[in-house]
Amino acid sequence: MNLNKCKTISIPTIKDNRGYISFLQNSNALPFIIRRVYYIYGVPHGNCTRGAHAHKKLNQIMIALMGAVKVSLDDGTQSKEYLLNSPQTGLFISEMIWRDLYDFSDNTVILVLTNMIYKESDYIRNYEQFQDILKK
Ligand code: T46
Repeated sequence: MNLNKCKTISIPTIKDNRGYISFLQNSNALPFIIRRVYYIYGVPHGNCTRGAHAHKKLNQIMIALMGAVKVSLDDGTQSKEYLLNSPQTGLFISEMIWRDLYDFSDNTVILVLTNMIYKESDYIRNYEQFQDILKK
């Protein structure tokens, strides 16, 4: 199942008396070559949700640089909830995973690294269609 491909990644971090530095680079430690970076911020406090879609081919790593967010991942058979609340932890999400982001804390900043440039045709924004594609 695709959910088994998803996992948290511990991001290499150096701490000294000036604070922390964490880094990711294209190497064997990353499951893909980074082709796009985007970030989500300014999410209004309250019942604001994002995501509610899957991707046909896109893989990504999501990191909460500030604040916290819950992420639910669903491969059509099983689902799992993650709490992202550390800039030292990334969540790798494979293709064909329905994701919902919710319970954003104040001033949350989410950094996302992906293996593809933006392509709307890669999105599946309807859950029934997601299930139909999985059955094929
Ligand atoms: C994901 C979650 C975690 C672009 O034009 N280029 C981009 O690179 C992105 C990411 C988005 N957009 C446009 C597409 C929409 O018109 O920005 C608008 C908002 O995007 P969306 O509704 O997809 O935002 P989220 O937060 O629901 O989803 C985003 C990513 O799209 C998605 O891949 O996994 O963050």
